[in-house]
Parts: sequence; structure tokens; C-alpha cells
Amino acid sequence: MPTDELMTIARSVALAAGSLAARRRAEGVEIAASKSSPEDVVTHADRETEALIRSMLAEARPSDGFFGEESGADVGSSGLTWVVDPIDGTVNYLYGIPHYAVSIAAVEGEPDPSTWRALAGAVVNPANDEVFTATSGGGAFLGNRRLQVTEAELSLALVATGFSYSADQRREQARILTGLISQVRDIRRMGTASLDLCAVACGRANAYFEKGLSPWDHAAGALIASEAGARVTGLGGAPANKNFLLAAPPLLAERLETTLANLYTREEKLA
Ligand code: LIP
Repeated sequence: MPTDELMTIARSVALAAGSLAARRRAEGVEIAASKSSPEDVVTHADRETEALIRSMLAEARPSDGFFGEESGADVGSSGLTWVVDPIDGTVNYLYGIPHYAVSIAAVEGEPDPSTWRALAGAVVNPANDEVFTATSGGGAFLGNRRLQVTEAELSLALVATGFSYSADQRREQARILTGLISQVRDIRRMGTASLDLCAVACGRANAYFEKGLSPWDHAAGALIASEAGARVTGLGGAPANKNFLLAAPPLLAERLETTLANLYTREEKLA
């Protein structure tokens, strides 16, 4: 199927799921369970939204695989997998902060960010009706506006980042931030990886980096950022992965990656 048709499916499903998530938010959100730590929660709306996404994708593309944050993975027979975060920015959503997103990407190959090829993606923020989309080789868009990153000096870069649900990992991340913050314009911690990547794509942030992301956090946003001209990478030229992801215009990405690599200990680079 052409990538623009995959993107159309991702966008329409994300819009429907976003409407559901917004309705549930207005009705009041309740925690269903905690996951990796008490801070890492899943709401009933997360689960309901992923179930809607899963059913719509199964109807549209019954042979494809599915890899979702809340309901796990099903291998398909088509060679394509839908990588889904039903509500990215769950803590923002729980607290009523209007900065969360439905993130849906179609990838070719195994649902492994170090090997997959992202073909199409959509990130929808139901709180402000912004719709970010991209297709591989077809560009990135906010609505109908094509997106293109612009370079910035490191010292004038507005850098987005995020923190782990693990207190020990947050302690390490804060140490890195202490070393970085005096070398850049400022830091933003907005709470939603997919929208952080879209922020890089549309110039609301010059760069974004984070350690410990899950595949569904960045599957669609990384495609949107790269199609807008950003370099999306891991440390030391590795592909973006759970260990580390950075997105920025190419020259800034190189400077920021070098700066961060000098801040991480050898052990942290591998963790
Ligand atoms: C979140 C990411 C965010 C990260 C959080 C969490 P979730 O995803 O979007 O960037 O800092 O720790 O991983 O859990 O809301 O889907």
C-alpha cells in the first residue's frame, strides 16, 4: 500500500482515538494500574483508546502486525506493523495538562526501532486539534503546512528532554541536565515524547533528547522529525533506541551529541 494511504489510515484512526481520549478526559480520568513504578500509571482511557485503535486498524489492515503500549504485540503476515501509543504523555493527561497525543506509526520489518523502516505516521494532540503527519520520503506536515527544521548554535538552542519513571534514572538524568543547562539557551520538559519530536520538526524546540523511551513513544514522532530535516540518532552514530534518542538539525545534533557524550559516564552510555 502506498505510504500516503498508510498515513491517511494513521491520521484518521488517531483523530478518532483522540476524540475518545478528550471525551474521557472531560468526564474525569481514573488510574487503572501502575506499571514499572508507582509513578508509571495507565488510565482506563489509555486502555479504552488503544482498544479502539486496535479494532480500527484490524478492520482497515487485517494482515498487519500491532505493537501497542498497553496491549502488547501481535505479529502480522503483511510485513507491516502498527506501533501505537494510545495516550502519550499519560501523566499530563492524568493531571489535565493539555499536552498529550495519540501516536500511530506504520513500520516495515520487525517492531524494533534499531531495524524497522518507518513508512508513515501521525501524532494528534486532541487538546489543541494539532495533527502532525509524515510519510517516508514525502515530508512532514502540521496540518497542510510542510515542516522544515533550521539550524541553531548550541548556546542558543532550546532543548527539550524528558525523565524516567525510575527515581534512580531520574537522578542520573538530572546530573546530565546540570552539566548541559549552562551550555544551551534553555531546557523544556513538556512531558510527551511524540510532541517533543514534533516540536523539533516545527521549530518549537531546536533539539530533543531522552534516555529510556519505549518504541511507541517515538515511532511516529521520529519519522516526522526526520522528514522535516532533523537528524534522529542514538549515541555514537547508533540508531535511535531505548538507550538514547536525539533529534535536531544535523549540525546542532552533532554538537549536542558530542556534548552529551562527554557528560555521560561510560556506564551511562551503555545503560
Ligand atoms: C512518556 C514520554 C515522555 C517521558 C515519560 C513517558 P508515556 O510516555 O512521552 O517523554 O519523559 O517518562 O515515557 O508514558 O506518557 O506514554
